[in-house]
Amino acid sequence: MTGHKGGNREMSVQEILVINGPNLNLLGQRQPEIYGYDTLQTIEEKCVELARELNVSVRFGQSNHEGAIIDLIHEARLKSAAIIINAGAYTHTSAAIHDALKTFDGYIIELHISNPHAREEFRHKSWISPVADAVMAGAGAYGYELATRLAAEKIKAK
Ligand code: CA2
Repeated sequence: MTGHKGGNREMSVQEILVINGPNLNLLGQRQPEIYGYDTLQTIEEKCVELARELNVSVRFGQSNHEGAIIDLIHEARLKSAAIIINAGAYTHTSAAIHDALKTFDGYIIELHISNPHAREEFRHKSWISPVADAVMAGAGAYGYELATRLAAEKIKAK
């Protein structure tokens, strides 16, 4: 029985989709001085647990391919209330991901583990920021939990 207590309205838990772009599958294996020791798997586990406490659901997707990231965004148009996106280096190059995010009606958080503004010049330009509701950078892997909290608040307030 999944119906709302005292009524027949279905109460569905709202979904946050966390999209990770190229090379982020290598988290915890290389360059820990920049990206830390957490793997994407442990980050996902922490966010899933947090989402359960906050009564939302969180789903992770990762791809090294631009088109597959766009497919994930299109899927989110139908299924998700918020997107948290770390587009990796596509952040600095992808007009196509920018255009796809523009078609999404829910809340969008751009996320970076490091602070791209404190790094090389080519990381200072973001194609995601102009279409994001919030931008989070430099908090390390903990940023994923912070972003999950923010997304949960925003989608519950709607
Ligand atoms: O700080 C971030 O989260 C970035 O989005 C990470 C991207 C980088 O291109 C952005 O400028 C900032 C790179 C992700 C590479 O991930 C790795 C993970 C482990 C080992 C090597 C790379």
